[in-house]
Amino acid sequence: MTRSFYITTPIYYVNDVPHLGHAYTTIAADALARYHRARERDTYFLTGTDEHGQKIEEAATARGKTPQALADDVVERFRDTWRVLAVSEDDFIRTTEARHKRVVADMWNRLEAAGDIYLGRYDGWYCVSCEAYYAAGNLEDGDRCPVHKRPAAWVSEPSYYFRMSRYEQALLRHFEENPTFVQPESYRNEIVSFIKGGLRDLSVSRTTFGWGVPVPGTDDHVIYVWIDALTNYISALGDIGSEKYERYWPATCHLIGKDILRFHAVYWPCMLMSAGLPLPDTIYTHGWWTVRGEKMSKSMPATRVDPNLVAGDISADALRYFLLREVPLGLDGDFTYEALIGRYNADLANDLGNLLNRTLTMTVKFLGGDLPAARAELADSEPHAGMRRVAVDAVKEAGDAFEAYAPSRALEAIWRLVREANRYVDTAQPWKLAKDPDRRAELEHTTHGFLEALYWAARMVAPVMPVKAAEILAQLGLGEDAAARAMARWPDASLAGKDLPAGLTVTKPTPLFPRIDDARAAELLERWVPEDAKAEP
Ligand code: ME8
Repeated sequence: MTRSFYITTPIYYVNDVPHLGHAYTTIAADALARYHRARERDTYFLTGTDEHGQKIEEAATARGKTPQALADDVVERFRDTWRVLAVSEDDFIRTTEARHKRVVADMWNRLEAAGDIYLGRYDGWYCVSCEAYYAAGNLEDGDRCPVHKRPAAWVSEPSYYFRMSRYEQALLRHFEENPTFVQPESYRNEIVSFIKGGLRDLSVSRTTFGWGVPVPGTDDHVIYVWIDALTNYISALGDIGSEKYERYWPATCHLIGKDILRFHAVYWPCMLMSAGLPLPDTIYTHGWWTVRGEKMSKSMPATRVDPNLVAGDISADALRYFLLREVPLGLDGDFTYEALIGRYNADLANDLGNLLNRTLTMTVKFLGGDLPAARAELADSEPHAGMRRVAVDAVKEAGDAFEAYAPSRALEAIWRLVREANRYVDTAQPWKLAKDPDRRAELEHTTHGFLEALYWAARMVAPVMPVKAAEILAQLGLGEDAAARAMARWPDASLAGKDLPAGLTVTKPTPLFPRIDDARAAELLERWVPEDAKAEP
């Protein structure tokens, strides 16, 4: 039996409402989970929220709320956004849940039992926005955090330490023996040189605020929020050793942004080694989106992109497609609404939308909507054989790309099929075939060919565009159950020419991606760019 596929997103802090960056990671993880489900792997997809720590406590105080009340409000914003964006998580973990806190305490006890916890003092810098300790030499202008450019706080308090230094060599060995532990390779190299620089013991408890999981056996220490947060990947499965834990741990992939690589690729594996637990297969690090060349920031309204608003106007699937197609998963990208609309018109309205429209229209017009069968005697002649070759290649290439965490490459392969199908229609000219009763077999064979291409394209884009894929299948005449079954299986290339279900009847198409003309684009920009950003010079 192939091993299960367990994929996670970071758990997001509840001091901020979901934005484009959160949506990106979650959509990418969702597409990968959906793909692996279609390969009939035992898939588990986890997301959730990170609700403890000083940052959340301070954000709650600033809003005159308790941290729990803040978390309870904001968690709904995340859940709602994931519904809007068609995210199909199997579980949503909150770090304030009892099931989580229990496993965090267990993890702590395991580190302690391994002799890896000792009491000391932390006298040093701490950036609350990063929830991270900083050595003075790593700050800028004396006291500024290099990530947030805001002053770090000087902290001086008793603290428990985790003997991370003890795992330096074992961790380096793990990287050597598992070349794909951190991907892409540039991030792997970065983290390996960081480890080679030497691992120091890590301060893992705080005493100057209270919003966290208590250190077992103490009443004044709370566990460092990253120790708490990372444990979510296990606590969501249940207690260590539980049935779900045995079924899904170790995770196949922690998908994360590059901002939190060190926590995942150094702290987490050291913790797991200390606790005697297996390490995840892969930490896949994606790049960073800027908006119009600027870092996303709450204080810069022009960089606030609300995924709910965009999805509401042009469909969640269009946003999902753009984010996964525009930039390869490991690279940085710049988001502009103009690029989004440009790609929507070119790839979705023109290529895919047009293929659906013209092929269904012709099927209705020339064959009364009845889906014809392929003709064996024509299969090996051109342009039919060429169409089939491209389709077969696309199934393989798109599959390989999804396996390799490369959804943008998968979409490129699928688009080669979509574009070839449009070309096939142009070359085969069904409107001419329809005029000649002697060419009926050719007409039927061609129609079957482009409809099967559409059928496969729909099933292959389903991980990225689950709603539109279902709509395409419905317009192809598949009932709801049949469409769901088709989307639950990746196309089998060996069935080319005989995969399209027989006996379906298509009706006149409804446009899936209505073109955004200049007037509509102006209207959308007006809605999407926040009021306060418009006032900026
Ligand atoms: O770090 N581009 O939570 P967080 C791409 N709670 N991705 C982005 C992004 C951007 N501009 N901005 C944010 C935390 N992200 C911790 C995680 S996990 C055990 C604890 C995404 O709310 C990206 O995935 O700050 C990044 O890693 C994550 O949001 C950070 O979310």
